[in-house]
Amino acid sequence: MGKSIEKIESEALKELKAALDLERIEFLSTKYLGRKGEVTFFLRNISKLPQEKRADAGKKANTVKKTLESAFTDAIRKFEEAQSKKGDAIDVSLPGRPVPRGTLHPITQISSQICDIFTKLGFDIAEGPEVETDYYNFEALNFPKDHPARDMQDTFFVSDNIVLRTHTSPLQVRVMEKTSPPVRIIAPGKVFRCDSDLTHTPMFHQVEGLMVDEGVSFGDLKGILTTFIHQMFDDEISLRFRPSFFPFTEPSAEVDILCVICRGKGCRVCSKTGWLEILGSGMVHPAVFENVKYDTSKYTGFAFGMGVERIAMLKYGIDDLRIFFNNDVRFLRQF
Ligand code: 2NL
Repeated sequence: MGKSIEKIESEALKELKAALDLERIEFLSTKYLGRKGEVTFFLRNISKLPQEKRADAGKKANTVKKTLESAFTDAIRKFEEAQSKKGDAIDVSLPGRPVPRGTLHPITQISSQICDIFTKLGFDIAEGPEVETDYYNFEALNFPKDHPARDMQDTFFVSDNIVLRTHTSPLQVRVMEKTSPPVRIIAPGKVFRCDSDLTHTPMFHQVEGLMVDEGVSFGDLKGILTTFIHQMFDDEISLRFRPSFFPFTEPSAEVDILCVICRGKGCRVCSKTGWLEILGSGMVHPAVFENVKYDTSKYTGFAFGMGVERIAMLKYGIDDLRIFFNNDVRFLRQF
């Protein structure tokens, strides 16, 4: 007689274990338990065995038949269960997986906050080119030909006459050329200077403002900038106007706030002065008005400019400028 019942059983179980789909399981079920299957065949041939072996072989064969029957039933059930679970995986009624949302860069946030404050004070937002001509960046703004800012060391030159803007003022000149007073604009944007160390990056952000009308005075400058600083930092914060110099304004004033860290006592952040420089400002120089053909006997105006990174560092208490630009999400995620 052919294979032993033990061998049939072990082969059947081994093949069943390797079966990957329902068709194969059914094929194996027929191969072993079907009408012409190996177990069926074995059982049928028991009568051919010698008398004394029949009872034992029959008992064993029936046990194997039962074992295999339940093994095949189990395998089919498990397979069908797995199939129905797969179906559940595309339950279209489930809510979607949320996509993690980013935030605006802290510099963008501060720049918008600054613009919002001035918008409420009646200023319009103006935007313009980052690549400028020497005329708009320097000449029209009353920078003398030999001014140190016009040096190759400080300015990125694209060609003899074309530069990356070193401030957003050229944009304000363009607006004044096209519009007659009253003008009340705020100019945010990227500016570029050939400078790179702990406290300078070659690209940074600026917001400049300009107000021109009949009878605009230094008092208006003080009023607008005081309101701005109180809204940006704190209603109670003390500020001071200190004489300064810019080629495009006369008189010029630097605006300081009492140090937000030491409240005037003197610390590392304020270089022991008790004050922090927030922005530069002044009454627009008549030479600038002449360049844009504004009547200097009729109109006066004030202008100011501030570095957005500096405002952000003071507001958030950040002491390293470069952290804004190395795109580390562990830093950016906090805003
Ligand atoms: C600073 C100082 C300043 C201006 C910018 C300006 C623009 C025009 C005419 C006159 Cl079109 N002035 N801008 C005036 C004073 C200061 O910026 O510390 N910026 C970071």
